[in-house]
Amino acid sequence: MSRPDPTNTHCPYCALQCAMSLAGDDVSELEVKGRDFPTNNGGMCQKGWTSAAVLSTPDRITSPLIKDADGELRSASWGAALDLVAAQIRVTQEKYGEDSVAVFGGGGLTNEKAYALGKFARTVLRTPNIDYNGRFCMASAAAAVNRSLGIDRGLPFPLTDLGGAQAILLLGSNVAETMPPSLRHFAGARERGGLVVVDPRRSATAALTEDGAGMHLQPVPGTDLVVLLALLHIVWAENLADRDYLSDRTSGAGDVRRSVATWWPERAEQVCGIAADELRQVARALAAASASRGGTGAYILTGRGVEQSTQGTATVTAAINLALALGLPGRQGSGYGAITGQGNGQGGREHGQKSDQLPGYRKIDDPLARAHVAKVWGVDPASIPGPGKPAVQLLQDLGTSGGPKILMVHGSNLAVSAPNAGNVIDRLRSLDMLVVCDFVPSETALLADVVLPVTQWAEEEGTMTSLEGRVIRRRKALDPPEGVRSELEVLAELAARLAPSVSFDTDPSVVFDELARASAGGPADYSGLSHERLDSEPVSGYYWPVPRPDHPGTPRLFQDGFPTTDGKARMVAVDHVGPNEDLRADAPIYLLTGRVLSHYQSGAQTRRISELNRAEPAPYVEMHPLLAIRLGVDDGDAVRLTTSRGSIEAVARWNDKIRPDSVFMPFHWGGSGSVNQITNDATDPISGMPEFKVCAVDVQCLAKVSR
Ligand SMILES: Nc1nc2c(c(=O)[nH]1)N[C@H]1C(S)=C(S)[C@@H](COP(=O)(O)OP(=O)(O)OC[C@H]3O[C@@H](n4cnc5c(=O)[nH]c(N)nc54)[C@H](O)[C@@H]3O)O[C@H]1N2
Ligand SMILES: Nc1nc2c(c(=O)[nH]1)N[C@H]1C(S)=C(S)[C@@H](COP(=O)(O)OP(=O)(O)OC[C@H]3O[C@@H](n4cnc5c(=O)[nH]c(N)nc54)[C@H](O)[C@@H]3O)O[C@H]1N2
Ligand code: SF4
Ligand SMILES: [Mo]
Repeated sequence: MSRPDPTNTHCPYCALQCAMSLAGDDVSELEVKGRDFPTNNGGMCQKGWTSAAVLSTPDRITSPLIKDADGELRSASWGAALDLVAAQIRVTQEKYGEDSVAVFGGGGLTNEKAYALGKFARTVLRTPNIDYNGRFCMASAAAAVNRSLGIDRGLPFPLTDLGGAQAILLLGSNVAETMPPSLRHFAGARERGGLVVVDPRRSATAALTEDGAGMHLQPVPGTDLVVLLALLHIVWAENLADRDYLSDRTSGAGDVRRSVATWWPERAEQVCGIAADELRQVARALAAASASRGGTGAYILTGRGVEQSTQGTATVTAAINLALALGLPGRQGSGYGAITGQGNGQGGREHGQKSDQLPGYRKIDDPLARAHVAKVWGVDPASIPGPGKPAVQLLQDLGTSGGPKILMVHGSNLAVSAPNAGNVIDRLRSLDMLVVCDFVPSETALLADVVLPVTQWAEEEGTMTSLEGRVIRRRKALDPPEGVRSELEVLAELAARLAPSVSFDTDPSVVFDELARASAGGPADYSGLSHERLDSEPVSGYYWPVPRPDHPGTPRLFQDGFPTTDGKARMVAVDHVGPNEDLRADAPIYLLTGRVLSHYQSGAQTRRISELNRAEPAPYVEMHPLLAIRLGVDDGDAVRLTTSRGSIEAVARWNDKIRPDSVFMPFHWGGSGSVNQITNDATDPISGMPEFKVCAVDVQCLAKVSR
């Protein structure tokens, strides 16, 4: 089949899903161009520009690999590899039961693959044990938004709406490095002096508040909840709340008001370190921007900095409470949103690879949902397993007595990206069989017993759902290398061997049609969409829900009410407990983690691109000169970082933009500089989100830089 040249598609990495075109059919000479689209307006970041290089990376895996008796991964035929996986699954399930096989998915998978993976776990393996890396990413925001607003679509409004805002409160997000082309949508708030960034570092995003563009609040790490409780206190104390909105559109305001009564700003200042007057200034600016007070609108947005916490759900809940008190959600030009991270982080949490979900964002313990989905799958509803364990608990159980003995990994590099990764690596090694689908030998693939090589973004058709809930087309621009198969084919082949009565299609547009039927009537309803309809739309895709083929999609949610039992948003009182780990004599410094512009996630893809590798070749740790001098560490010295999980090494980088009580490390590398070897795997009791962002660390100088 001849394909259009150039091919219009989207970047393989983050949830902004910048539109791009790919010209040419020789993989080593593909020309990547930014394409006009409402979110990126033709712009891309350096990861997008260089993304085609991973297609032809010299160490691309192009044949299945099986570990031999000496522990070496050796090439094998597809037939041998799939037969081995199927046989081992059969033997293990006969011996230990169906839940002895577990599946770990990813928010980078297309909607079609995420759907097929969830269906495979429930119908072929019949195991409850499936979860995915979105648990590390969007789980706290999802839990809070579902509870308070009744539905979880990261941004319940188009990204371009931000442009008209008078004020934006951005908590724990560094969009200047994590989604650079999105900055244009923050320009309006900056011009109006209304961008407020909350981050313990003066990140590239926090620096955008300089020169009168807004304010940067630099709290004690892990105390954002206190900042929000104080802002809520001020809103009520100074009579800034939108009373009509509260009585018409919310329930629970009285409880929340009472719960923040003791968080007067001077008390909050003692905990979070932000001056009481600054807190007042922020509350007043947000209120003045709200439509009820004649402003042009205000937004409150959260990112991983506040969500990846053992009190992540509570913190997002407080952010939503503040938005509700100011009357923002559901009003045009205002709102609350969580900034989704992975390419298909949104769609990935809608189609059933999360332990408690069925397609269409349905709940797996809802009898009606089970009946509907069972019918689409052609199985007995009673055969669909119940909810499984969330990711961190699932990983901790691997290989233990009673825990899973086989793990299949699809789209995650757990050995680098999971919290307390040293323990995760031990758990992976203790399995009877680890199966990894990937296209590069990631740190996790290198631990596998069987590696199955799969297609990459530009070699496959599919759909992705962006951070705004916009369903867009990923298009095939060239054929995959010989020896590589799509994930849909891998799952279909295994299903044919293990449960031939369940049908698994390999054509993405047919899988999409089935997904659309399975989602019909659910919160994330895609039933009005098909590849054909998406292809006939020249530019922009459709925002879900799209419940009928003639439905135009839903760019803005909540305009006429909230999808809760009484149509009102629920305000839920929450309180501050603090991070799971306190500073102590042998770990007196906060360790913060996050991202840099040039690398993506575990780095499995971006560390293979020379231009990006040159930009940031090795693990480093940012520390304030005041802290560094106290510890006797020069810029460039090697330091050892120790937490109760273990020790790692990295190069110190002096930086006066971080608080002197904290150090910051990106998590993009494996091995001895992998910060997740020492992060805390304590989890939020509601969302299961691990405490990635803040733990207690000791820092010591290892070797002086030679000058
Ligand atoms: N370059 C790049 N871009 C990416 C990705 C990538 O790996 N690289 N990944 C994508 C994905 S999956 C995601 S989830 C997003 C994440 O996007 P962001 O949430 O923007 O990224 P992070 O760097 O993880 O965290 C943001 C900020 O949280 C701050 N932080 C740390 N502790 C605290 C705290 O206690 N309170 C507050 N308020 N802030 C704190 C850090 O200093 C950091 O600047 O990025 C997406 N885009
Ligand atoms: N300390 C710390 N740790 C963190 C975070 C943090 O802020 N701090 N952030 C967390 C967050 S938000 C996230 S999202 C996770 C992400 O971390 P990971 O889950 O490790 O995500 P990636 O590095 O994107 O890994 C994706 C892997 O799948 C492969 N892959 C890509 N596309 C496909 C596909 O279609 N099919 C298959 N089978 N494989 C594919 C890639 O080659 C790569 O090896 O990290 C989390 N870890
Ligand atoms: S911002 Fe995200 S989607 Fe856009 S080019 Fe960069 S990585 Fe790709
Ligand atoms: Mo993420």
